[in-house]
Amino acid sequence: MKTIFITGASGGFGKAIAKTLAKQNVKLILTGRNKVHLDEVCRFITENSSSSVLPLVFDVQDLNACKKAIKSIPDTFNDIDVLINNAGLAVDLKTINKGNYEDWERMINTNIKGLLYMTRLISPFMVKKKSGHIVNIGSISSREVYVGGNVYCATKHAVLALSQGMRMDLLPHRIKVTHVSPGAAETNFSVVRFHGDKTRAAKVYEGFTPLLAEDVANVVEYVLSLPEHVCINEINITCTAQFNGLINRS
Ligand code: NDP
Ligand code: 8X3
Repeated sequence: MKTIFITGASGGFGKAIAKTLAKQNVKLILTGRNKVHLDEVCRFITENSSSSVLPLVFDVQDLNACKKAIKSIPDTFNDIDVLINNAGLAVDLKTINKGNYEDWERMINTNIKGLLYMTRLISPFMVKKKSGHIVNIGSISSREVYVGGNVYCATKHAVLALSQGMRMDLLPHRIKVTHVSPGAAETNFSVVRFHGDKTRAAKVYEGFTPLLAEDVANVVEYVLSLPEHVCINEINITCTAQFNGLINRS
């Protein structure tokens, strides 16, 4: 039975990935900061599948909290086969001259440092057993930039560089690394970006049909389903109305 560790599983992509993979009778370690939301996901999985779930509530920005969480994993869950580095966020859409220092810190600390902490803590187990798969959720913003996207896009460019570096570093240990780049998807992402302003967030997805979290989850499921000798290094997924930065709004 595979053990799969997913960061940011209390909502959005992480929650959809957890629910999709739960159908395969696996062990899931699900993380997030919001205990209520995380417990809801765990309850759903326990009631609707034969997979077992371990919730871990912590902030990926906090190295000590990450270390403590990993240490707390019981023996029954500590043989981790897959790490899905998904937790992440964008804060605001301010041009660089007006950017807020705290917003920059949150994006850098979550999207880059959080991903690094989790990878550093979990990859040694994979190296030891000479197998494993790390899936990093990047973005179309790993290659594109847009007005006001400055620091968020920089963090996702960093996720792409780190994915490529990890792939090389871990290749001798038979560990796969996959960088998944979704385009616009209607999750809680824009609500978080706009500090809870749901009206402004909804406008982002007006005039076209965006991706659903489940679309991304299906792609992750596919990437994980391939035989041991096959590795998807990068995969881009957008809704049909989007190509790179261009969205066709009707
Ligand atoms: P959501 O806001 O719906 O979900 C984000 C998840 O990340 C939540 O579970 C949240 O949990 C968790 N998270 C955020 N900050 C932290 C933190 N400091 N510590 C631990 N967990 C954290 O957004 P998405 O599902 O859309 O985003 C998931 C990933 O996908 C992100 O990396 C995002 O950049 C990326 N992405 C999103 C796209 C989109 O259009 N939606 C497109 C391309 C990439 P909690 O609040 O409980 O901590
Ligand atoms: C999130 C989607 O459009 O802000 O990565 O790049 S977008």
